[in-house]
Formats: sequence, structure tokens, C-alpha cells
Amino acid sequence: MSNYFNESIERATASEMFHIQSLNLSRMVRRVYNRVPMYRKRMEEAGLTPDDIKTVHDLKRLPFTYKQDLRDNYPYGMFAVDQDEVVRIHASSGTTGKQTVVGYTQNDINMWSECVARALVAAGTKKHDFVHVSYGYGLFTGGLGLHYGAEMLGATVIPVSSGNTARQIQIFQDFGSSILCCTPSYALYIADVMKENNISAESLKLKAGILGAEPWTENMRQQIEQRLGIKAYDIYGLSEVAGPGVGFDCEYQCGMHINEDNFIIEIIDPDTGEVLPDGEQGEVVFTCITKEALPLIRYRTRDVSSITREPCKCGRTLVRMAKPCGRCDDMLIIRGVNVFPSQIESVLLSMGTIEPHYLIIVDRVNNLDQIEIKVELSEDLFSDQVKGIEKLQKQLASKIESTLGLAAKITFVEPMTIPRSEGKAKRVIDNRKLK
Ligand code: DLL
Repeated sequence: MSNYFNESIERATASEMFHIQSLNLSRMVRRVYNRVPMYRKRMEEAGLTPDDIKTVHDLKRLPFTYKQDLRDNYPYGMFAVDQDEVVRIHASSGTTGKQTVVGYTQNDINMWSECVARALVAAGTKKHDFVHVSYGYGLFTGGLGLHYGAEMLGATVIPVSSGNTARQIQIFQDFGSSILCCTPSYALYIADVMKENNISAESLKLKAGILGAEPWTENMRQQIEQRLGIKAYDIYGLSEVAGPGVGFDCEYQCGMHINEDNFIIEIIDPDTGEVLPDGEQGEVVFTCITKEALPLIRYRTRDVSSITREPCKCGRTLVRMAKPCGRCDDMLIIRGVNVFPSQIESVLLSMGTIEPHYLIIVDRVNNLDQIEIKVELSEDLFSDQVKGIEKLQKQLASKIESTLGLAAKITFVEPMTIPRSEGKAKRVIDNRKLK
């Protein structure tokens, strides 16, 4: 098998991709105009008809779609096909408000599976690999998304789903799992449990991880690679747009290639809505140009990232998106300073001795925002002398202050006391919202 799942698309020239995107976009806009009342209304309000949207250059004229639109049309009001054609439903794992429901036709499932298959191939997966899926199966798109992609590729799927870490490890040992699919935080937790039970990475056949569904840093990547003895590939996606596989890492791990024959990416200024030039950081916006059941036009993801069209050494020409550094809406504003949890994680991990188990607690005391970072000590550090721990605490506090421009209280807690997650990690408790 080649290094690509679909070479003609993954290595298309800029003009080929422009034509594919323009054709699909103009068809899609006509479809949603005819089939989704909300889109017809929005386009009429903007003075647009489908004839106005001929190429990708016209995309910026179209109005945005927001998560709230999906909530307002809950559950199926934005579907563009009859229910007879819908073969699968998923829902977003949203923690606030109503869930958003998404639907797929058989063609949608095939398109999405191909996106995931491309990601798996880019991570070196072959037909003889055992793809161990520890993402949750169910309404969350992680489990079934990776599952169908691996099957399309012809690899052997081990559909473990999340949870019961001892059993996950037993299955690694007994079934010869070679590709691990789970969230990065769960990968680290698995590494912890392996360590506790004296199971070495060398005794397993794992070679790669397909890790995503939450923001993670380059430091965390290094830790996972080292502790599990694998190469850790990022995979990005969101239920509203499809699920995992919207973007994926190649062997050079220098930004995720976006499956742009299906999803057009734009980076915009979240305040003005203006499209930003390549390289600039802003909010990620996607337009689904091939999806049948729930095609979203200019969907505001709230994720913060940038894109580049510089050639990639892997030969793929698909545009690359930098690792999302957080979300516009989980960005904390503390005493006026914008703080992404990922900045704090980078500082913690740059100390070398600290593991990425932490909790950021924000509070307001006497009208003043306060930030506390609870950091878990490793067994080794925990048994160290008090003096050593105090020194580390001071170093950490000063590094956090110089990075964020804010003082934070650092509290060390005992090993294994910060709750682990089998899915997306919860890193922030913002008590200000509760008051
Ligand atoms: O998390 C889909 C997925 C499953 C992606 C498995 C990768 C692997 P949702 O539950 O709808 O879908 O959450 C989507 O998660 O808008 C991002 O904020 C975040 N996210 C997903 N992948 C990444 C990633 C799935 N690789 C939301 N890096 C998105 C950073 C990510 N954030």
C-alpha cells in the first residue's frame, strides 16, 4: 500500500483542489438553499441566491452558522435530506446547553470513513495492524469514527471503547494492539497504570497513537511518545462537521492536513468575522461541501488555530492547520489577561519533573480574579524533601508569572489525586461563572 489512502486527492495541485472545492461548494449552497429553511432565510437576508456562489472566492459572502443555530433547530431542523436517507445519528459531547444532534447518510459515512482511513495511513497503519479503539462508542463520534475508518482501510479493529484501563492493557498484551486510538490524556493515564503494574512499553506491540478530541501540547506529545514507546499522531475533528478525521497529522507532525476536498477551512477574526491571511491565528471555520444529511456552511468552531499552505515533506498538498491552542470560549480572561489552559500546561511540562495532571481553578475574591493551579506530584517528587518541593513550587510560580503575566497560586497535591478521565480531560474549574 502506498503512503497515501487517496493519492490523487491528497496530492492534488492547488488548481485541481480549487476546482473540486468550487464545484462542490456551488452544488452544496444550492442544496441547502432549497432544502434547509434556515439557510434560505439567511441567504435571502444577505441578498444572495445560489447563483452568486460560483467559486471558493465567493465563500466569504455567505453568512456564518453557529452552534446556537443547531440548538435552535434541535434535533433535526437543519437536516437537508429526508429521514429515510439518514443511517446514523451522533451528538456532540457539549458540556453546556443542549446537545447538538448530527446525522449521516450512507454516503456521509463513506466520506467520513475515508477521511479517517487517510489519517490512519498517514500514521503508518497497514492492513496487518490491530487498531485498538479506546475512544468511547456511542453518541460521541470518536469510537465509531475510528472504527469505520480502520475497517475501510482493511486493518483489524479491536473495538474496546473507553474505560477499564487494566482490561485495555490486558488486551494490548493478549491481542497485539499496534495502533492505539484514544484521547491524549487517556494515553498518559494508561502509561501511569502500566508503570504501576510494572508493564514496560517494550513488552507491547504498540507503535502509534491516533490521539485527539482535546487540545494537547508538543510537550505532552513527547511524554506520550517516550512513555508508551509510540509515535503520537494528532487527529482533529468535531461532530458538527463530521467527527474525527477532519484533519490529521502525517509523519512530520507539523500541522494537521485538512481533508479539504470535503471541508473548506477558513481562519477568521472572531470579533469582526474577517477572513485572516495564512499564518495568522484566529477562529477556525469550516464549510462542509460534500455532506448530505447535515451540511454546515461557514460553521464557527470556536477553536483557535492558524493554517499554512507551505509544502509538506510528506508530499501531501492538503492545507495544514496548527495544533489548536484552545477555544475562543475556554479562553480564560483573568484580570483582563487572556489565558489558554494549554499555556499553563506547557509551563508545567517544561519543568521536566512534572506530569500533566493538573487542575486550574479560577475564583473571584473581593472582586479580584484569582487563579490556583493544582499540580499533582509524581511518586518520586512526593517522597522528596520538603525543601526540594518548596524550591520547585517557587520556580514554577515564577515561570507561570513570566509566561502569563499573572501570579498564580501553585498547590501541589498527592500522586493520583486529580481525577483521571477516560475521555476528554477536564482542566478548568471556573467558579466565577457560578456566582
Ligand atoms: O472530539 C471528535 C474527535 C473524536 C476528534 C476523536 C478526534 C478524535 P466533539 O466531541 O464534537 O468531537 O468535540 C469537538 O473537540 O471543536 C475541539 O475543540 C476539540 N478537539 C477535537 N480534536 C482536537 C485536537 C470530537 N486534535 C471539539 N486538538 C473541537 C485540539 C481538539 N482540540
